Amino acid sequence: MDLLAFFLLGVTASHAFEVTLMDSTDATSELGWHTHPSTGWEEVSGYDDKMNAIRTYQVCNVRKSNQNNWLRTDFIDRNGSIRVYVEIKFSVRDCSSLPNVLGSCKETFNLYYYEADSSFPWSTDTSWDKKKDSFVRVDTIAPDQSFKGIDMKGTQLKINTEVRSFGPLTKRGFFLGFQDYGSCMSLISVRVFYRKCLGTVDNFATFPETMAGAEMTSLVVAHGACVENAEEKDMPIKLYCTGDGEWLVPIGSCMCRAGYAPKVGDIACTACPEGAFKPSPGDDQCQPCPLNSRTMGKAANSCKCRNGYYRGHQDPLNMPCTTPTTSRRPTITNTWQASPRLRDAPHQAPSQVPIIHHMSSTMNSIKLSWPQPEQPNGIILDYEVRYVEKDQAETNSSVINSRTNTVVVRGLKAATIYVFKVRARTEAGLGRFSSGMMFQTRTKEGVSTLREQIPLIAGSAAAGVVFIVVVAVIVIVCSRRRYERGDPEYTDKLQHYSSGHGHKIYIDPFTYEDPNEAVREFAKEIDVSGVKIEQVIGAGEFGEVCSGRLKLPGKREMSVAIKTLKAGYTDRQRRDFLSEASIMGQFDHPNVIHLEGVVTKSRPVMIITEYMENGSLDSFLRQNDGQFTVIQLVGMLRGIAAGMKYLADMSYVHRDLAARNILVNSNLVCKVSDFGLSRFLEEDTSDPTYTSAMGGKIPIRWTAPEAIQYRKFTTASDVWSYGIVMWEVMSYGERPYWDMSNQDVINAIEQDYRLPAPMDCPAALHQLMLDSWQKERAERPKFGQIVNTLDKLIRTPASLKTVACVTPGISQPLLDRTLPDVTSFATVDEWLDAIKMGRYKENFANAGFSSFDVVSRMTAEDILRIGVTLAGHQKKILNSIQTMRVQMNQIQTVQV
Ligand code: ACK
Repeated sequence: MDLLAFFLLGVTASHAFEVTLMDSTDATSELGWHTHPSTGWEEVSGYDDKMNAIRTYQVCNVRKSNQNNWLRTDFIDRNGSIRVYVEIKFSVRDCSSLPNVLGSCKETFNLYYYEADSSFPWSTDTSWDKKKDSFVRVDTIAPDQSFKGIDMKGTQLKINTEVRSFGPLTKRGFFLGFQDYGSCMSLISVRVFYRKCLGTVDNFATFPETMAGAEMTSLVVAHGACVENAEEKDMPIKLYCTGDGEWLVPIGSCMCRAGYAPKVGDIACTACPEGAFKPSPGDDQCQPCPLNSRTMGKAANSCKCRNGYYRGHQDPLNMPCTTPTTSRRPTITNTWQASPRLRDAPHQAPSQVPIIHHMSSTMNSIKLSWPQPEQPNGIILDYEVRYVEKDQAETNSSVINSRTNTVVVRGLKAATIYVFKVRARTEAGLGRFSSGMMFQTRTKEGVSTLREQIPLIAGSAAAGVVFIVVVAVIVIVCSRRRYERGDPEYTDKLQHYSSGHGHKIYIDPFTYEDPNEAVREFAKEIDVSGVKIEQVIGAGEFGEVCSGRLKLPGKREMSVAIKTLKAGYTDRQRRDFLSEASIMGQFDHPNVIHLEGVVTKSRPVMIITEYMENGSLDSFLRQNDGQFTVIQLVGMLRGIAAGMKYLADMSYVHRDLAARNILVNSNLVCKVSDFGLSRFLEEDTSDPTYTSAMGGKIPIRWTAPEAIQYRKFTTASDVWSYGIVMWEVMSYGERPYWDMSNQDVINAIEQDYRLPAPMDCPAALHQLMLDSWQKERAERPKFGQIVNTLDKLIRTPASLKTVACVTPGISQPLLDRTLPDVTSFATVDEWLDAIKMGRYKENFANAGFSSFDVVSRMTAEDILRIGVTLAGHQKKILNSIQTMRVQMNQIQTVQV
């Protein structure tokens, strides 16, 4: 699998693991922790909720004022961990249930830690007094539930469990401190642990056990070593360990060498058996030797012709060997010599087959066609078509070859969805597979399902006369629109390809007389008994959004997101809510959110989609500021562009493309979502992002000028919004046009001002943004071109090295507010907040970097030394300091 495929299909191994450093419940005798003063905390024997004997600490000086009681654990060795977690079980007495207590009675306590290289600093009581002020406070901890005492039925103890974490830790270990200032509480148990990612094998590489990083949001890189008989593909392979101790994002891949084939699970490479061969490194399986050839043993990368049989000098290795009289094909050498131009790039395999088109289906066959690759780099000898039933492992796939760019795949099961991939082969070898595309065989001969294709829909017995007319009109309008656009995307590159048949076009659910009909056509009804709601994850326009599990008959249980329609809805709200499902249900692409189905026969009405672990792209990027490589960011953008290309090809105009409407899964795959229309309606006044304008609401900052001015929403206006999404991604979720008002944004755009390149943004990407923001919409690139440009950049990472500084092209850059003006801040803390590095305030202050003068002289080593360990953050702070220096010099120059 190559890098691009990773962004589409990346594999995640999840191996979170906790290592306990200290557990007070393990103590068989006294814990003997240090208390101060001696009238405060007291060690007592007790029982936990399972009636196991344990050692606990109690304090209850609620009738005395000015309490400051400290309890300190023994030294805890951090064992190399950088961030540790403390799980505390405790009970607190409700102050109101205690008779005659002073107003100072508390129901909270403080958790602290103190880093040290040994237990030595605590040998005397005096040192305790001195040191306790140097404890670092982790948090003030309040119980979820306090207890009111003991009633007639027995104990009413309410045990609370709280977990806190802290880091980065730099010394050998630490002590924990518990400060009571007037509560009546019992510390039942304390467990200290850290998290790590366990050693794993993924993508034919082994990864060592890796400690989680210093921050919850840290990603710690682990470099993989290719397993036996595998080699690196394109770039070294690495995997990220999250702050929670889970492996996250595999980047790069190893692949099995020639003569070795992948074993299921991508964990090992096994030798091709005798009589089979694999000619080149990659994910392919071994193939049987062609006719009249054999291997000399296992692990063969080619088969030798048997005596008396021959293969042309440049014939591919999967060609049968023939006797000279039975040879059927002209040798390729002739063709090769006939075309001197091709000699220039003899070793480059053809580029990817861009798309597969569905021509027709019967009950047991599917006819497909595809355009030839953008860069064939030679004469295409044939195409390899690989297909497998949806939900089956790739290892079960079948292969057929075709000399032309059409094929009829026969012997398929009826009413079954298959995933197809195609790649071209030239003398230089096999090209990259197209992305997998799904097509379905027919249910009954002569009758097709609605989801198959429009010409067949019109013939559907289920569709009424009105529907036939509506669809026919849509087909005519859409095909005329395509014709007028003059968009013969493939016509000049075709061999035997003809467009027009089987091209799926989006149907607006509101063109149905009864929109419920559209829901029935495009969304599967799910039985509510298979749906388990687990927790609320956000608020949608019509009700809560939850995460949960879905179990469909005959399928494995899966994680899903569930949008609900709140009680008391009107007919119109129900229709608008479900329209999103009727739209989403027409799409099927790895970069478009997938609809599982709807629940309409019970309450609440629900829309169920695949679950995207990392939520919306804008907040995900803000939480992981500076944490990704440029290639990862471009991979995300590539995914979004591919999703948009698919939607544009279906003639669907999104109108609200923005990072907030992109969802991200655990493999960093981005998917276009939010197909609801309601937020554009005038009545909904809740969200300030959508500004009222004549005829509906518009997200001004993301919208092309012609769409704001005269409602001209087209794929080209989606491209403008895509440029804004690029800017959001490259600036890690910054608000487009910062704090400028909507009117100022409209005016600036009208005067040809455009957003400047975000910090560290490659010039090639900013150029693509500027291209997408061309005033003349016909001059903006098409999504297909954007995908190709991004693919090229990913394949040649050197092209991303040039960072944008001067803005080229037609537009003028807006004043760059990425790095704020230092003169507008009174303190270093304020400046750190402005560059979104506020979390390091204490690090700066503790190390004495508290004035702009000293901060402006900081070096990269200083930044690391004060505890900024994340590379992205180091870079951000260093860049901001450089800007600070320039700004301070300018001030001095002016003063001179
Ligand atoms: O940023 P978030 O966590 O991601 O908060 C919003 C919230 O629901 C309201 O839209 C989250 N959300 C929406 N759809 C999904 C989904 N399919 N998977 C995971 N989270 C989702 C979104």
